[in-house]
Amino acid sequence: MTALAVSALALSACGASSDSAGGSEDGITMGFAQVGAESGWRTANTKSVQDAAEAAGVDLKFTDAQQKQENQIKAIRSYIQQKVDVIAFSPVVESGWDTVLKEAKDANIPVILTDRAVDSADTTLYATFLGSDFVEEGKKAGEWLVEDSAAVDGPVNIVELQGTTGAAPALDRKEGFEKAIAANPNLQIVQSQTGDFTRSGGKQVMEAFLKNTPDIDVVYAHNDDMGLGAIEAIEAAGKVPGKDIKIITVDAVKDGMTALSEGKINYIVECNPLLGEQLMDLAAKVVAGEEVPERVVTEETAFTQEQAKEALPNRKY
Ligand code: GZL
Repeated sequence: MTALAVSALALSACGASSDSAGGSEDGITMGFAQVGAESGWRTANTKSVQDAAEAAGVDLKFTDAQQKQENQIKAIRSYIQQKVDVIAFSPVVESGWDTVLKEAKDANIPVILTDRAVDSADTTLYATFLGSDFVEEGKKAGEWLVEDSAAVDGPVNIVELQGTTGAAPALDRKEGFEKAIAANPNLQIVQSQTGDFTRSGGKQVMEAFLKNTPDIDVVYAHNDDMGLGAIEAIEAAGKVPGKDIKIITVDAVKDGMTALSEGKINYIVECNPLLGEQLMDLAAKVVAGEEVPERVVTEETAFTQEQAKEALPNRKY
């Protein structure tokens, strides 16, 4: 199927449009259940949603679930009781959402997934999913390492700092990376453990890796924050990050891009947190009962150390 046909298909794909157009003359009310405040990416994502809601005149009810699924489920149930016009959330993990999403559907409140996906088989439980292609992000990271290691004879030992266990970005970034390096048997993931997308988690796990794993050549961290924690551990162990141990991360937040420009990180795959405007646009359409694509993929790129130096002055987050 040609790209044009695919995009046409995506645009015509039916999303669950609410039976009766909701909202009121003074704008719509959105209930937003955020994952938490675990990383620089999340902070930027929250600001984007809040700023876009204000600009769009959306009455935003916002909760921070502190990375706990039960808190997100409680928040969604409170939004249903408050009879908001639309619910949006970034599922902290992929599984365990069908019951509460069915409650929202029964209450005729449309749900928009933003940032992370759910693994529900019933795609009528949400109107659309707006977010990155995490498998592609992992693939980009792996492809860079394959190219960077092309002249290396012998083993390249990789340790992996995984994101939150069960989270779509953690599962998919792992999948994409592993597929990209699979044809190069000298590239081996010798240790892999979750750092829960936090800087402290990345530091603690990297300290353990450094103690129990000889000859680490590369760190693949599922986000900048864990990569920055790994840098602290590597430096404390008397090694030079970016040289003795190369580091590849995902996100491209300011602190990560700064470390990249300083040579402490070697490559960053961008994951765009600025989803607010697209979210408010989708919400307005969904509440008005208009068709929306089932899937909206965010545009993003990747950065080398040189590209980071050029891009840093203009970065928005
Ligand atoms: C990805 C997002 C991830 C970021 C992390 O879209 O869900 O969660 O990569 C964040 O920094 O904690």
